[in-house]
Amino acid sequence: RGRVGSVTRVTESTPLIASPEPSVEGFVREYLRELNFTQGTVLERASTNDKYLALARTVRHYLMASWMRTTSEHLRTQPKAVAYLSAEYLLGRQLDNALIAADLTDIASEALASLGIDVAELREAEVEPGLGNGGLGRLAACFIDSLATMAIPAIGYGIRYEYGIFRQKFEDGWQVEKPDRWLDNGSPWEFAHPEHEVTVSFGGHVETVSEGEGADAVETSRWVPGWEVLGVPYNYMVPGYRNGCVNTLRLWSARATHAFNLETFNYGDYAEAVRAQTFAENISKVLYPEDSTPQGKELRLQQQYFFVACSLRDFIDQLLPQGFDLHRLPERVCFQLNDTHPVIAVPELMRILVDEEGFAWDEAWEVTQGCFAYTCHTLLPEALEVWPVDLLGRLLPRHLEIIYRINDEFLEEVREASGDDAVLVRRMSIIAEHPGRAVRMAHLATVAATKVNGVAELHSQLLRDKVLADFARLWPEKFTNVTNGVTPRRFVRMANPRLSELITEAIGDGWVTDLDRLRELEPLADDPEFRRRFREVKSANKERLADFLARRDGIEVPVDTMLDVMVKRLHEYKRQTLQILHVITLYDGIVSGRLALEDVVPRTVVFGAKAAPGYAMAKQIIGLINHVAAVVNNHPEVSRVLRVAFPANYNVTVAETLIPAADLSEQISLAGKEASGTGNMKFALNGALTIGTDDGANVEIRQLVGDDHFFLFGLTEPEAAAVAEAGYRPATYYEENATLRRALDLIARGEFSGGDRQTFEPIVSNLLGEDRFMVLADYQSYLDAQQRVEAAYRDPDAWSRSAVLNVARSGFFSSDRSMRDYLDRIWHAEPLES
Ligand code: 475
Repeated sequence: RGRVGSVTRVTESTPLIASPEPSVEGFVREYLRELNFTQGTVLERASTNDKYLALARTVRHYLMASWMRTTSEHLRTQPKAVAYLSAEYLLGRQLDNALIAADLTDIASEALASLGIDVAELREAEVEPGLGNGGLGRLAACFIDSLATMAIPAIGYGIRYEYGIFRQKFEDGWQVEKPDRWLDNGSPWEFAHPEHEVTVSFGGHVETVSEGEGADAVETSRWVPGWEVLGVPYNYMVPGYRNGCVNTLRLWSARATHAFNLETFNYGDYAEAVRAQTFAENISKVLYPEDSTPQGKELRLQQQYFFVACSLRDFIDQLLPQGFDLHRLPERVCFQLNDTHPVIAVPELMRILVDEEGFAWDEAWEVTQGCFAYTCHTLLPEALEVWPVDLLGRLLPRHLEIIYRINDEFLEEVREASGDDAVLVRRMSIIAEHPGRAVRMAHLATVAATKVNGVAELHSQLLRDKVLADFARLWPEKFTNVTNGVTPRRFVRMANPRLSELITEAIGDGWVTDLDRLRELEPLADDPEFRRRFREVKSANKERLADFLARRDGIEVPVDTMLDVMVKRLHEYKRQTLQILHVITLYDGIVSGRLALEDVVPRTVVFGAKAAPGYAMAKQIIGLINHVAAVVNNHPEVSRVLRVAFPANYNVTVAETLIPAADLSEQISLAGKEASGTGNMKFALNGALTIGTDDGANVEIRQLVGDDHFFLFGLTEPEAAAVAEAGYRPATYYEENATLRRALDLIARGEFSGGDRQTFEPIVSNLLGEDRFMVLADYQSYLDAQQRVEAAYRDPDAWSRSAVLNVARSGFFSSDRSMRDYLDRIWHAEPLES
């Protein structure tokens, strides 16, 4: 195994330049140096972007020594490491997080103030790297933060998409997508390392070669690829919270090979060859925006193999000592598969071991099985990735062959264990036969992994009982749960400085890295003074939100109403429709005179959601929300007690201002459909009360905060399953519930579409005809829960008591705890000594 490029590794003996002085003067000096020498400008002429870039690089300098030291220690001590493989990292802005991690917030703002610069203004200049779709991508970002804060030797591997998740705009209330050109203004947080490029092969064919003579002859396979691309690594710092540990996130960018071999392509066809080059560079061009319903696009499979092949090669070549005996790989790494997107890593490691390292098949399989663990993030059948065999065989012929052999041996095991149960064999096969032959990536992952985990108790239970039940019967010990978590650094300490101060004043600042200590706040829930101060924080956060939305979107939100928030990807199973039906019902009540204004608790309903561009029903629902908003907000009476705000382009930055201001958190998916949810945790930690179903991690939130501080409604998972089994007929609810009928009729009659009955017809007929996620079945129960919300909100003291208890009892949802669970149950790695 040759090393790529001639690179000297940092070793213990490499002298490290000293960090800049952590003082205001030191910071000013370093900052001006950056502005002059790197940005090439002077203060008087510097643009906001110049100033931002110089600030980002200055902060980076303070973290550099820790980064180099962490890397050196890792290389020197060769501990077991976690390699997190994820096609998405939804990082959010970096500046503030880095400042907080390095404990430089005050120094930086003082230093810049002395130069007449407002740090707050520079913060706004950062375009967040939106390299993920939603929950799964944000989870990966939280996890690498926690791993660094816990000083676990870890590396995140992923893709440096040139375009992240699309920028959402509304035109007449309908979603339009614009490219997210996040790199345009420069990318001060990344370090390109073209000298560490990795070559990745695709296509071609497999040759069978015979080695040896006569009876000793063995047939081996040799992959003759058709084309290649290069992967260039870009490194990002992942700073732990004030602990001197800075881990690495390594994202791969695709580039065409240098000495382009024209013969590989259509011989002599120059134009065709160049076209193919562009094609190669397309691989890391854009993030696929489908959340939960991936499409079987060839380019997507190319992306998956591309980053995984780069990452495995990189780990073996760069992080292990030269000549390391790969038989011992499981002692040194756990590759954590973030859903099925990186599962092609399994046949890739087999290929490396068998074809390149000369391992016998069984030896290679033992090593491979020891190196991988798989996290599943869904329960929806349409979200389980499946790759048509002809597509996979065309792109990765040797990998397909390897998958077939893995499957043959696996099915042999199933036959033996089941007494030749042919139906079971067909059900469990890695290869599906219908509608066409295809590779079931979740099955491949489950067969290969040491451990398979779901992301909340209920989800893991349903994986064992339903989605992967056959596998759980065969290998019960393989299955485990790790309930998701969120990083308290970004989502409390950074996003909610006022609450953070209040907490720290009460219990000290240990909670930031030990979130269970929030428990110490419990007695303060009964302290009227503390509750008053808590309310002050909420209301200041509402002011901050109002400012933010006024500036960003020109949206005016009142600051003295209940803030009712539903933010997440738009999907039918999440049931944004249910909440808009509640809004319509309130509107209808007031307009029809059945509901007096005085009887309504004034509320502002905020939505944030992107729909996958090809998901027509989701886009319809976005249109409906915006059209209802327009009618409600412009109605002279209704708008006195009810407002709807739908800021476009919901992202991590918006979440950070919105969540700390929220009173009510909407977590209203149909039970059994939301694997976990992580927004739900962020709201609870910021003192919002949840209205929610018994789904995903809501179940655990409710258990911890207590029934009195959570508004539960709706069918349970077993109930929903029973209703579906018996034959669900949504029209019955329409016929029997007059309030529901009035709300649906308003939509159908064109109340929100200028009298046009066609506009939202698809939504209405879907709800009345199929209603796959039982919106109508849960409608009344939801309405009743909203009534309980109103009653509770009328008593501010009782409400804030519940809110404080939500904060105090949600420490469990720190991603630090998730990491401990992964370490104990799956990874068995340990912190680096510092
Ligand atoms: C779950 N994304 C949440 C969260 O565990 C859960 C799928 C296909 C292609 C691209 N992205 C996806 C997801 O499946 C996803 O985000 N799943 C979510 O993972 C973290 O909290 O319940 O829906």
